[in-house]
Amino acid sequence: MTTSRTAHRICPFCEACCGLTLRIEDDKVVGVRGHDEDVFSRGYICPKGVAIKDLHDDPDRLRSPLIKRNGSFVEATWDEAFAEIERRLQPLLSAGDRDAFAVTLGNPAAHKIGILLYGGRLAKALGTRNVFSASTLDQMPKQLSSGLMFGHWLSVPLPDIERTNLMVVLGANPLASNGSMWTVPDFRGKAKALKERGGRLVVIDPRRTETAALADQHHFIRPGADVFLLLGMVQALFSEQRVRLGAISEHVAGLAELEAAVIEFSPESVAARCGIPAGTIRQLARDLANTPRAVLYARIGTCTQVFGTLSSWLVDVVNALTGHLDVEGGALFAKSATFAQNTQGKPGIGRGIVTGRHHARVSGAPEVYGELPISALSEEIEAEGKGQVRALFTIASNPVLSAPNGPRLSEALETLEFMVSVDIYLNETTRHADVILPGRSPLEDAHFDVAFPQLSYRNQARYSPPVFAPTPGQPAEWEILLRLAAIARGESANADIDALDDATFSADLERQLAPLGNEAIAIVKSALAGRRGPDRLIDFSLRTGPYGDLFGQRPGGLSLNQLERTPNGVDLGPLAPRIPEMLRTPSGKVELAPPLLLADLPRVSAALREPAPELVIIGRREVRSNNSWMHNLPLLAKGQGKYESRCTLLLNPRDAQRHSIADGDMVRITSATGEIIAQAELSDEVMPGVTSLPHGWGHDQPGTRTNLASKRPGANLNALFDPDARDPLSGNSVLSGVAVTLARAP
Ligand SMILES: Nc1nc2c(c(=O)[nH]1)N[C@H]1C(S)=C(S)[C@@H](COP(=O)(O)OP(=O)(O)OC[C@H]3O[C@@H](n4cnc5c(=O)[nH]c(N)nc54)[C@H](O)[C@@H]3O)O[C@H]1N2
Ligand SMILES: Nc1nc2c(c(=O)[nH]1)N[C@H]1C(S)=C(S)[C@@H](COP(=O)(O)OP(=O)(O)OC[C@H]3O[C@@H](n4cnc5c(=O)[nH]c(N)nc54)[C@H](O)[C@@H]3O)O[C@H]1N2
Ligand code: SF4
Ligand SMILES: [Mo]
Repeated sequence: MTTSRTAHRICPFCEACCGLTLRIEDDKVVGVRGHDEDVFSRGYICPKGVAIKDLHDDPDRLRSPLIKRNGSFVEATWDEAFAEIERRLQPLLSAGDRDAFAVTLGNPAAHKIGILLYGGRLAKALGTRNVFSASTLDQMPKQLSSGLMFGHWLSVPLPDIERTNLMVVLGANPLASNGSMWTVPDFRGKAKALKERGGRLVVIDPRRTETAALADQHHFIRPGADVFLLLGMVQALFSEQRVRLGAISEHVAGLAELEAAVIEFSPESVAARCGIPAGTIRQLARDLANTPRAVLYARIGTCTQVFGTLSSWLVDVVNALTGHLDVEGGALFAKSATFAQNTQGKPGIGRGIVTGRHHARVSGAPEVYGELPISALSEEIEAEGKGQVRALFTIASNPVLSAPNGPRLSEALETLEFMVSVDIYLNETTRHADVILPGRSPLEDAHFDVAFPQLSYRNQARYSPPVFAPTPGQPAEWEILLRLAAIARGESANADIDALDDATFSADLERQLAPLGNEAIAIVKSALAGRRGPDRLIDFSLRTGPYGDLFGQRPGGLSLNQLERTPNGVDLGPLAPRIPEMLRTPSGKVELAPPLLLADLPRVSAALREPAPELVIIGRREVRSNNSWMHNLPLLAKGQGKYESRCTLLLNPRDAQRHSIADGDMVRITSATGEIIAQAELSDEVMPGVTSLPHGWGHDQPGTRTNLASKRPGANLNALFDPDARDPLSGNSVLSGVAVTLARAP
């Protein structure tokens, strides 16, 4: 007889963090839908969430470790795999050059608590400065500007979409991406509600996106011109005397310095470079200033460019100057139940952030948030000398497709002495590994979001227990990482993981609670005695957090026990103003004019005088794709229409005509760095002079094991991009607005 049950599970695939309801018969998932009673996502789901079933069932998903022997992978037991790693790492560890090791952390790490909380321990055990992540392909500029303005890297202002009346979206496409640096399930529903209550949505993007289709107004902008647009708006706010700081006026510093710094950037002086008339730039500034509840939101389009940090800063500056920072209907800060630095320590003041505590060996790029730019990885492997990377750990990352110039990185990876990948697929990056250690299916792991409640449009706390018991003997990712860390410290590959975890937890606890005395430490230890691994860290963070039960001192407060009993999650209410309490800057003020950023403005003046390239390429995201790795799931692989794959080159008919390219033609795309071939799709949704190809494709490399993805490989956009093209402040790669030439391919 079949046994049926339902299980609830937070989706780990994007920042929206939707609740899913799974229908399970025996040990099979037979249906996936949105979890209607989830207090946060209220039943919303997208096709990727449904595909969690395909991922669980995917025959290509690795279920046991692989070791490369004589050039090909063979299945191995976990003991064999760790023994191999210990044996191969020994000589490198004995040589004593800690920077010979490197670690890359990829996007899924942000969605997997085991990696997020334990990945750092491996890096620490290795003792290397060579730590890289997808952050420098993504949001590092926003984290840096937020850190400089508000004192912590994750203190990012979030649009109060349910109460605003004007939302301006710059360089983001939440309808396809489901939101980013802003956890907001069902953006479409919320945008519709905004319009129904008489509000307006304005989109500024080089492509008339799915989000633009929903908007009242769409303006094309030349790629990479956001810094000019924003400076023009800020200048107009000052020169038209529209600056109103409102509620935060007593808590800001640097207003006069800011005004002086932007004086040369009138809308008229930047209009041509933006491709937006000066009158429109002034009107955008006026609309934001004159609408009582309004907000400007920007995302990856404004980050993956040479002025990423300046653009990210200016977005918050515009919100502040128009009186929309930290007020209802504007941009507010979340107050997370767990893991948030801006709820810990003394309220209203802090140490702020610093960058450049060390530098990349070859390029000299500064460390930012403990990381070096991932685009520097190839040269750190290639260039000889002390600190040359000789061994690499990739953790849920696929930089051969996701980072600039993958072909060069591929070659560099082949020269490593040793490489380990903690990954669930044999793909473009992991094929270079000597050992691959697969994580579990997400349905075999508990789920709790560490970062996203700090970015949520509404405060909430939710926990999902595992849906299925793991395959016996298959360790969780946190256990894999602890074991790797033990090996890196020279301890045995057979070290007792629980003892290691206990020891680290106790040491951290004793340090943190020292001021409260031994009795308090003993109470906490005994209260958490039944928990281990990430669960223990979650429980501790919940109970000592702003809504926590303080181990009995605040009855009714949050604990993991309580979340486990509440499968629909706990709603902690709409965001509320938090300035000055959430500030952690040394001055205790919102820093409107951080010196590091003002010092970068001459670079903008110089760039404004340079001619813009004739044709540039940008990326795009579509709903049924997720960076480089979900093209192997049947549900998502469908739907290329009349084209060979969904990885088409969008081209404005005017540009197509100029190059004698017809719809469906194969096109050779050439940049200063590389060359790829893709199929043309003509559409006036991209502005003239701009062409667009999605990233994360190029599954035609030999030696991978993603059978479905290989059938429609697409082309690797990042083969066109130069690893040296970066925002110098954040180390973020330039992945948009790069000059290309096109030619019809035979
Ligand atoms: N041109 C261009 N390039 C871009 C972007 C762009 O917009 N344009 N976007 C950038 C952005 S924002 C990001 S975040 C990066 C993403 O790039 P990466 O950080 O490289 O991440 P993904 O491409 O998502 O690849 C995820 C990897 O993790 C593995 N994986 C999936 N689930 C799990 C799991 O549960 N456990 C483990 N251990 N492994 C898992 C997959 O097999 C795959 O190898 O790409 C960046 N690259
Ligand atoms: N379906 C799906 N969802 C995803 C992902 C995915 O791959 N697929 N990836 C996830 C990840 S890792 C992230 S970081 C988020 C990103 O989430 P979003 O930031 O919303 O990502 P995009 O959809 O790439 O939107 C970026 C927009 O910027 C525009 N753009 C490009 N260059 C410029 C420019 O120079 N200036 C301006 N103003 N606009 C520009 C592009 O046309 C595009 O519409 O999405 C996440 N969600
Ligand atoms: S929007 Fe889709 S992929 Fe993102 S969390 Fe929700 S269901 Fe998952
Ligand atoms: Mo990302």
